[in-house]
Amino acid sequence: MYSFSELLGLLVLSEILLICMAQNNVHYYDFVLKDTNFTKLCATKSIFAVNESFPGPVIRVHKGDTVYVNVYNQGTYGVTIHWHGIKQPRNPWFDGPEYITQCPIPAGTNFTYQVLLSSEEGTLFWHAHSDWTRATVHGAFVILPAEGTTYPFPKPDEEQVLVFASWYKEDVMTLLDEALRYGGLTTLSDSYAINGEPGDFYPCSRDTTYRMSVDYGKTYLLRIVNTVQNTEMFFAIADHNLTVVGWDGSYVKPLVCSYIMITPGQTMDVLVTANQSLGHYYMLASPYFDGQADDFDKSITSAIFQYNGNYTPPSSPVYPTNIPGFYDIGAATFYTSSLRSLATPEHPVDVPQNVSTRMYIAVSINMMKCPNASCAGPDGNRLSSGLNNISFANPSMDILQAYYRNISGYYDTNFPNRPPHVFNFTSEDLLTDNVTISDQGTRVKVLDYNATVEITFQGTNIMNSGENHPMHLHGFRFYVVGTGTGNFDKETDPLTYNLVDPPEANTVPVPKDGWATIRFIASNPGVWYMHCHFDRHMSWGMDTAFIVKNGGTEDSTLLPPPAYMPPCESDSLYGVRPSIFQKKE
Ligand SMILES: *[C@@H]1O[C@H](CO)[C@@H](O)[C@H](O)[C@H]1NC(C)=O
Ligand SMILES: *[C@@H]1O[C@H](CO)[C@@H](O)[C@H](O)[C@H]1NC(C)=O
Ligand SMILES: *[C@@H]1O[C@H](CO)[C@@H](O)[C@H](O)[C@H]1NC(C)=O
Ligand SMILES: *[C@@H]1O[C@H](CO)[C@@H](O)[C@H](O)[C@H]1NC(C)=O
Ligand SMILES: *[C@@H]1O[C@H](CO)[C@@H](O)[C@H](O)[C@H]1NC(C)=O
Ligand SMILES: *[C@@H]1O[C@H](CO)[C@@H](O)[C@H](O)[C@H]1NC(C)=O
Ligand SMILES: *[C@@H]1O[C@H](CO)[C@@H](O)[C@H](O)[C@H]1NC(C)=O
Ligand SMILES: *[C@@H]1O[C@H](CO)[C@@H](O)[C@H](O)[C@H]1NC(C)=O
Ligand SMILES: *[C@@H]1O[C@H](CO)[C@@H](O)[C@H](O)[C@H]1NC(C)=O
Ligand SMILES: *[C@@H]1O[C@H](CO)[C@@H](O)[C@H](O)[C@H]1NC(C)=O
Ligand SMILES: *[C@@H]1O[C@H](CO)[C@@H](O)[C@H](O)[C@H]1NC(C)=O
Ligand SMILES: *[C@@H]1O[C@H](CO)[C@@H](O)[C@H](O)[C@H]1NC(C)=O
Ligand SMILES: [Cu+2]
Repeated sequence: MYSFSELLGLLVLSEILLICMAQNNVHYYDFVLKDTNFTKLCATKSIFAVNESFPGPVIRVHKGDTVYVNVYNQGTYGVTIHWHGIKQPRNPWFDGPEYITQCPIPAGTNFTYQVLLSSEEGTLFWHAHSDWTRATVHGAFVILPAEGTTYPFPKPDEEQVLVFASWYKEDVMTLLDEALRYGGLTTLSDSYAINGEPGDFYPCSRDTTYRMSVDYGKTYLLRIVNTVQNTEMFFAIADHNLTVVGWDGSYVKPLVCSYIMITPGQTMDVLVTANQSLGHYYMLASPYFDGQADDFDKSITSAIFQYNGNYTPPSSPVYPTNIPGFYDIGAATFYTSSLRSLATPEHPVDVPQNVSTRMYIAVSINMMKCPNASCAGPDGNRLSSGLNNISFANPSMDILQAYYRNISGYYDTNFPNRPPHVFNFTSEDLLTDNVTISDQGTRVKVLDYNATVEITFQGTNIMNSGENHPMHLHGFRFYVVGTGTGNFDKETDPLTYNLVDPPEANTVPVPKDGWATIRFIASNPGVWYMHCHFDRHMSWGMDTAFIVKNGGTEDSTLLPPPAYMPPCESDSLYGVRPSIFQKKE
């Protein structure tokens, strides 16, 4: 038994501890990556996963905190982890994309990431950033309001993380290896999943469908992450409206809707009030696809929004009537174009009004020739993709290291500011070699510190393969100042820009046969990757990087590199064999 004074002492001590922790704001996590068996869709398979969990552990911190994550790779090939949507001011060393800011962490070794949070608040996620390991190595990154502040909406009673992912019966690295070796289309997933579970509409899955128990009258904050490999998703809950309050780690003006559309790489914070008749309601994540090729996994993943209380459960949950169909471009466009920054004194915007560096980037699916037309793509060619006709090839040493140490030969600085040829990008007859065949290279764009950058992404219909591309930028949050259909008109389209309260994001959907314009200030020195968040397009070359120069003051200069970085001697894919897309030195 404790005496009264001992108890008091314990209480005081624990209060002091609490206060210290609150002021410290430094968190330590350990991630152990290894192959782990999971049984889904009637079959058992081994996946690469963090701490034997799919999705992986949630990181939960407050705005402005610092997080150290010691990643111990107990797998069989190299891997890296990226802190998606976290700007990492002056700290690209720990951003994660392989061959851009680091080489893979070799199997059997560890590496500790330092994650510096700044203005991010809301929901983001972490994921592997080497080959296609993101498929199974990912988890939510929850950033609560800073201590002493609160949400810009009534505090929700509870919260729930919902992670959307893909599930493949085969090993994803084998699928990637085959796709790149033969140059043809990539294999589609066998299901989608919500919090690791495919749900009621797949074989052998009913018993494990994810169930979210709710109390009548409570309001829930859904922290939604889309880390599906290659498909955008619609999401809805039967009979319940959704109020969207956050996108990509910043707040938006509350938007009431009956569904949302979310691309791979996006995160959404959504409020839902459990105020309907006690019962079971389906939550659905259903694919959205707008391309002509029609090659996507046409299945629907489900979870159940289930009221607590005394009632006879229905034989089947209520099915949403409000979920848009797979091909509903109108529903996707309407949703995306309705989002606005919160733009209040507590959560202000700072939209660049003038532009110093303007880029027009054509985003396309392409091909490359193969010896004797021996590849599995159209006409014996290899499928590729590119930005301004350059299909990006990974160097064998990360660009950040080559840049920092001034080692030449790993990249060029001539990424073009505009497409080499201007033509009708949305036309249906872009089928000749002079348009379909892309160039290849490791070309980056150099930006001066504090440049105000505007990028207009132009969707193209080369090879009749126009589709929505979720373009993601590391190191920054940008404003989405405009989107539209057809070829961008540089005289009239800028007149439609929203320079007052555009949403801030890290991933922007570039509409099929349309365009999207973003603006940001290059106030983060380092090397920052930009890529389509469909992994197959990224692997085919729809990516590039920015080098943002130092600004000349201490505050605008790269932090020094850590004492240890993983060595650049082997490719992440099965040891030392370089991938086909890797530049030969
Ligand atoms: C992961 O597993 C390791 C080893 O079992 C453990 O020490 C660590 O706390 C776990 N991390 C998380 C985030 O659960
Ligand atoms: C994983 O599953 C495979 C196939 O079912 C089995 O051979 C293997 O022993 C399992 N491994 C572990 C660690 O359970
Ligand atoms: C690897 O992990 C061990 C134990 O967790 C730790 O002592 C060591 O500092 C780590 N090394 C690196 C490079 O992170
Ligand atoms: C959802 O919102 C719409 C439009 O505001 C409204 O008409 C409808 O009644 C709402 N439905 C529910 C279930 O609250
Ligand atoms: C349920 O809650 C939503 C969001 O607060 C509200 O708009 C709606 O009117 C409520 N419906 C009922 C039936 O109370
Ligand atoms: C933008 O440019 C205009 C015209 O050159 C100038 O008057 C204005 O001050 C600039 N605004 C900012 C924020 O730099
Ligand atoms: C291409 O075909 C020619 C004629 O059949 C053959 O001589 C040559 O070796 C082939 N080249 C390759 C790279 O397969
Ligand atoms: C980097 O290398 C180039 C070419 O070798 C040289 O001209 C330049 O001075 C070097 N810069 C620094 C900062 O070392
Ligand atoms: C571009 O092609 C599209 C699709 O064929 C067509 O509708 C449009 O009119 C063309 N635009 C121009 C400027 O020719
Ligand atoms: C892309 O580059 C290739 C190789 O230089 C060239 O043949 C092709 O015409 C270019 N295509 C476009 C659309 O600029
Ligand atoms: C490609 O060739 C066609 C016909 O040979 C020509 O009309 C078109 O302008 C060329 N396109 C480019 C981008 O060079
Ligand atoms: C960058 O711009 C900010 C805002 O205008 C300014 O305060 C800062 O001094 C600039 N930094 C450098 C290094 O130019
Ligand atoms: Cu894409």
